[in-house]
Amino acid sequence: MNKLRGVVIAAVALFSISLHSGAALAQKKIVMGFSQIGAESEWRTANSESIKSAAKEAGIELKFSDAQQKQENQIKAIRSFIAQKVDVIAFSPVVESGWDTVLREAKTAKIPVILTDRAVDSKDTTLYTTFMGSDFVEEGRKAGRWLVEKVKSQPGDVNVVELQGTVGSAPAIDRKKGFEEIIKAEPRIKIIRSQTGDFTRAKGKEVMEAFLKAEGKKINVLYAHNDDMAIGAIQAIEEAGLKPSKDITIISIDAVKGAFEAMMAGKLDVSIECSPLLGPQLMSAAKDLMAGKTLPRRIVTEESIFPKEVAAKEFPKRKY
Ligand code: GYE
Repeated sequence: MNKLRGVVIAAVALFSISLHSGAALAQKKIVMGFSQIGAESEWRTANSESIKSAAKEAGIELKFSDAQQKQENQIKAIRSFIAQKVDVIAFSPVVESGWDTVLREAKTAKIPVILTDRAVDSKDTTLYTTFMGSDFVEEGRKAGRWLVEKVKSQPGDVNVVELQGTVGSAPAIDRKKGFEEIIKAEPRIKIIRSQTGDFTRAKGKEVMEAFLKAEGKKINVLYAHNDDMAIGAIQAIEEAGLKPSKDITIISIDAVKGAFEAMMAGKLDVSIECSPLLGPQLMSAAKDLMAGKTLPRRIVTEESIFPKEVAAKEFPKRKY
């Protein structure tokens, strides 16, 4: 009898110890340091919002830092996350190159790094665990395919001006590459001017003004690497006395609400979707990592394409 009692007491004690340590484990919050590029576009604002709300929902403590479009600020932020011994570092690199040193520091400190939205060009791929985000080359191809299809029945040259994203950034490099790859098959389509508008409305407007001054009515198409630059350019086109979408066909990327509004007003022809809603995916990847799971090296975001004909129908469904 006594022996049985002893066994029962021991079992209860063991059970309560394991319960306690389980609770302690469950209570340990994951701490994530996130270095954001800035607030240059509607896309970026939606992306920051998605990350902040997903962290809250997932019970992850988020240290969020805004780099105001400067790589040096991102490097500083990552170093401070390392010093604070966060559990995981995530960041959206403003440009592709120049990250190896700081990523090596994170690796030495045994802090895993997740790339979100934009890629880096590091040769050593052990410097980050995964890259989650869109296929920017494919977005450029989609833009190119749409244009090739559109001009099929129109004779003559098609002169394109291109507003590039931030110099050296993954989306600017890849969206240019994908677009050029497709239009090569149609020699009538020529890029006559190409310059950066840094993904902002103000710069998009400014550069479009310069394009219009230099090329005037020769311009048939504007290809903008994001909606914000296209929206800025639309203003420049109107101020020059031309009609956006009628005198100049306009193609852009992101499919943010501002683009839908422009399409519904008949001023933008098509926007290729690039989803900024990466927050939930990022938080679940962080949890998986902390639980010892191996992440896939590449997590690709699924996206669509919206011509202006469907804008009014799709608009109420848009989340960003
Ligand atoms: O297209 C643009 C933003 O990296 C995909 O950055 C992102 C791009 C997006 O500023 O609007």
